[in-house]
Amino acid sequence: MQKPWQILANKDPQVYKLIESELKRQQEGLELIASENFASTEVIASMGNVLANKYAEGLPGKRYYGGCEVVDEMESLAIERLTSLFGAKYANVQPHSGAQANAAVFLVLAKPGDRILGLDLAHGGHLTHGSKVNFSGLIYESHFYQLQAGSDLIDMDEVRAKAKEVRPRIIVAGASAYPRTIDFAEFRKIADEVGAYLVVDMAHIAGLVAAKLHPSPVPYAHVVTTTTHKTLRGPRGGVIMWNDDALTKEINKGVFPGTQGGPLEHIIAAKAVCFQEALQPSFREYQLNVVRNATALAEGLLERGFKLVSGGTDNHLVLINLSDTPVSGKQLEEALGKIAITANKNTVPGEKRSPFVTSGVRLGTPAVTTRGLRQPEMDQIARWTRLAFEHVGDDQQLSVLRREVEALARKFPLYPAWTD
Ligand code: DSN
Repeated sequence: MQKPWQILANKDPQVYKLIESELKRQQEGLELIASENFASTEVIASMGNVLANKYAEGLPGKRYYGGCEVVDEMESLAIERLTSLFGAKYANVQPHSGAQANAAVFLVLAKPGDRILGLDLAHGGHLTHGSKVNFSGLIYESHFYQLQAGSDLIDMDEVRAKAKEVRPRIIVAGASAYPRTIDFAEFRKIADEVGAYLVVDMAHIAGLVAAKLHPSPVPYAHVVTTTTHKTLRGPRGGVIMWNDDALTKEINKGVFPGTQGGPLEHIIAAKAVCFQEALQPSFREYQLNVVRNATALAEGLLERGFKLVSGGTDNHLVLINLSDTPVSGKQLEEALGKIAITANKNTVPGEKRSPFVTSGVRLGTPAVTTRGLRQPEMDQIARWTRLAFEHVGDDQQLSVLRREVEALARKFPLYPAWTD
């Protein structure tokens, strides 16, 4: 199958070579970044098309430009597929990213200076949930709940107590490094008790929710946001869903003209392809394997003496806690990089090192599962992680391990249709 970028080989060899190098990098190593995935060839091919030429500010049927009859159909199809996938009544598929989706929602649900309450970034939250360096902490007065000391679980009693103390306009549920199930029903009860909106950012677990392997926030949240490229395995982008028509006008205004200009209709086409893929029975099978693999990885790491935040996982990720070891998250991330395993350092509850050094490493299974790896390979990854930990700084030993990792990667070809 011709690569979508093949046309550049002669026309723009510099860009062609860089795209080829990235393909090679992805093929040669193992991708354990919990927020990344490998979109299908169909999703990738559908991102590069003539819809990219079209300005379409507004919504299907209500645009600020002529000639929108085709993109209207495309965007309506994406909305239809998305709402059917998650059982939501309404959706906006225009956000360029998860951060943009959150910005649009916050803009219309809260006024500058209003209080918002989210999970502390150091405890697995996200920058856009109130971090002081992000719009969400700069424009709004942000407050945080943390994980319970000892169990590392979200403590709903603490969330309730904080919500009663802070009286936020918005409570945000959702995380970027939380390995356990989130109780959205209880979050909604708390939001109702204090008169707050509940916004759920389900970006990390959207694929699991679609496959009914994690309780859905859609029946409980006033608004749900997600990215489309993590467990959902689509193009990079964001979407917003809600059930109450009273919010429709405002949320759509929050996206345009509130925070964005023209929508990326070519990416919306790829989102539609992704939602259709996620509606297939094979997608549920894929997500089951994502969770089984994460469980196997957690077991393999525990057997090899690692401590994990919350002691394990219910979802697609594990968070290694290196607090009481001499090796930092940064060092382990670098050592793993040297053996062709890509992961990211991450803060852990009670973090004592700086956010640039950290005491954690986050590992996720969505991408390696797409590639076809299963439980035996998860055990192998746990073994390599232990060896990388033991040989931090020993480049000679790490290069031996790299050859082993690359040999395994070759057994699970990635994008074989695009390999010369
Ligand atoms: N940066 C993403 C992650 O890695 O979790 C969240 O936006």
